[in-house]
Amino acid sequence: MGYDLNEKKYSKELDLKHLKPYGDTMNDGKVQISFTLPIENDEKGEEAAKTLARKMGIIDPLVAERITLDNSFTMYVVYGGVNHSLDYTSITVETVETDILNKYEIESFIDDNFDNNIIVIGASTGTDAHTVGIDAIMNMKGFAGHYGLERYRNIDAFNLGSQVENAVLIKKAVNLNADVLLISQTVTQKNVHIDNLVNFVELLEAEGLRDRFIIIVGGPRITHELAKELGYDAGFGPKKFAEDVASFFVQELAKRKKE
Ligand code: B12
Repeated sequence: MGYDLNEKKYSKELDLKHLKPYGDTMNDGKVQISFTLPIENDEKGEEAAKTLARKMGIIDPLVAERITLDNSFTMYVVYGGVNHSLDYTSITVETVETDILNKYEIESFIDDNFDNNIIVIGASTGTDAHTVGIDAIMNMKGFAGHYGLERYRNIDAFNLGSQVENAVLIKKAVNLNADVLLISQTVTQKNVHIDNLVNFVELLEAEGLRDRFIIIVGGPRITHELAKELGYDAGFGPKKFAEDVASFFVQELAKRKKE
């Protein structure tokens, strides 16, 4: 049975065909959202936040927090319930399908399958100035307890930093005889990343270099599905680390070597 806030009776059983948010009871539909309104922090503003929440379908909204950002901007945290549910069993996502190996397994895999070190070049490209994402994947110290590619014994990793032009990255990749190119894109406003990512593939194709490299893109709003659509071999989003991407490219390189 679904959740009906008005009747206050609903099944407490998990139903994946009618999945609902969980607050403190199964199927209670409780959610918490936050947003900012360009108004001052007072009671009228609180009512405005509740009205907006109701329009969003939030039942019985409670403003749990209202925080002054400056004289004319206020951030609200609103708690309430929703009647909506979704069929979780019908959801499909396209993800990178390779075995995830750890750093030491990846190093052994390279020893077993290749005569030389794997050469990887990474950069945050176009106008994008964000370096933390690509550093997380490449830097020696890594990120969140996961060592970066520079630390891998048989990977030669070159991190070119940010705002690297596509043509410059391609030139460097040819000069260093790279196997894998890693591109990071953080700014997605006005789809600036799409134009830049498409331009990169077009440049490679124009120079007859597309098949020479494995090309991978990552960033907070990148999915594998989007990457494939744009002509990349793989895409990685948040909560991905050096071993995720290295697992993919070593196995993909080995597969291509056999073909
Ligand atoms: C730090 C920061 C900056 C710093 C960057 C410093 C630096 N050296 O990197 C500075 C101050 C320079 C900056 C500038 C700007 N920023 Co900024 N910035 C951030 C912030 C706070 C954190 C980003 C970050 O470091 N995340 C941590 C890393 C580890 O996470 P990540 O990038 O997602 O990386 C992980 C994965 O995505 C993945 N990954 C990432 N890249 C790759 C690549 C590969 C190959 C793989 C496999 C995986 C992978 O692995 C990583 C680890 O899991 C975010 C807000 C936020 N809290 O996220 C805004 C944010 C990204 N910035 C934003 C904006 C708008 C800007 C500016 C345009 C602001 C302005 N108007 O000037 C400028 C951009 C200038 C430019 N030309 O690029 C927006 C982007 C909105 C959008 N969707 O487009 C955000 C989301 C803030 C916001 N809410 O508005 N920013």
